[in-house]
Amino acid sequence: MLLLNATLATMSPEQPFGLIPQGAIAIRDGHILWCGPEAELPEEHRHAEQHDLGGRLVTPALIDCHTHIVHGGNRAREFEMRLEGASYEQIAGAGGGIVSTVKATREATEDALLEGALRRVDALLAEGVSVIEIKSGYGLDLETECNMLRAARRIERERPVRIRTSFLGAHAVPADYKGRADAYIDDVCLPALNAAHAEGLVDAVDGFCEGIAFNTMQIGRVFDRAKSLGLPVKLHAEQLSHTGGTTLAAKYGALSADHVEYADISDALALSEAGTVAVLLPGAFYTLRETQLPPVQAFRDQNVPMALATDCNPGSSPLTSLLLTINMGCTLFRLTPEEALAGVTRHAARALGLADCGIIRAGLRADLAIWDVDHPAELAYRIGFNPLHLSIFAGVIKERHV
Ligand code: DI6
Ligand code: FE
Repeated sequence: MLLLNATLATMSPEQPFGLIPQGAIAIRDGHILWCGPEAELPEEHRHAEQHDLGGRLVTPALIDCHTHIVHGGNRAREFEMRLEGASYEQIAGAGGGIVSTVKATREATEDALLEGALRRVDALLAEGVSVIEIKSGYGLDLETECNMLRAARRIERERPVRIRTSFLGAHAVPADYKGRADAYIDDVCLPALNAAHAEGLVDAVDGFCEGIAFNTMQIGRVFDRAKSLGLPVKLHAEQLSHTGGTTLAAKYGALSADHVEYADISDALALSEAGTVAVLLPGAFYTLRETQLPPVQAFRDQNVPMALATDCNPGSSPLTSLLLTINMGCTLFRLTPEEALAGVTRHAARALGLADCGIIRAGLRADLAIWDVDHPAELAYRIGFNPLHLSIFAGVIKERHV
């Protein structure tokens, strides 16, 4: 297949947006064979099936590198409580919060978890998303943690999308282990990780390092197990307070440290030295009406790659739009549109340890999004508008929008 008459935002880092006006892309066997200015297109690629894109913008397909999109129930009642003045931590302390979603998730069958997730997955796919990271963490028992991950894996068979799973057994302390977090790690979390890994359900291991969840010692024990299983790690760190999760993540060479609103300059330095991506989640910042901004300038100064993701979850970020996430990243966190778009393409791929996507480049996967816009900054600027024209997944045109 040959795409012609397109503006390419390749997202390759050498120039702003990796922009190539009047570009072309040759695709074969699901991969990019060649891309560049149309005038330089080698003769041998001209004979493929041609698609004139009418000057439209092509970007790498988008990547949502942090979601909890598989879960039971919803927390609309807690949304009301927060509007009445209760805080996220107060609700969690009173047995609501993550633990209430755990109840709903345990009660759901694997099929029901899949069905519920597909509704939300479809919202992301309609915006040109090709990779979704999905965490467990609402089971907090061996059986339900595995059920969540099985449902996540099945999404790949139902839709044209790649799924990367993260085991998040250390997400919250379940009611029957209240005050006994260490025992929960030993009795449930580590055995569940072993079982899920043995079943091939785990691509990475995550944790929630926070006052209302687990401390750095407990997360360290989970990470040690991950390392012994050969699995990469990532961490919810410095979301509600500064507890040292970011430097812990860096110490373990984590793929990413996520949220990081309360991270400081020395955390930025640690991430930089470890090559760990900072994943910013403006949907949670917005929903919780957080006021502590992530240290974006420190990340810039230290060359820490910044990714952006929805954090799609029923409590702190009931968000299923990566385009809105980009807009929020700019408006709330003052990212430039270029940084924001890199955050859902190149840097999001890196946050998942994927080297075969996130940039339009010869040899990488032909996962592309084609937009009815003139310039890539328009993707960040509109609010609640979806200019996707069509998307290409593994070299195949997958949807057409009227
Ligand atoms: N931080 C979050 O923002 C989500 N998980 C986490 O560790 C919230 C999950 C929830 O409230 O259900
Ligand atoms: Fe999260």
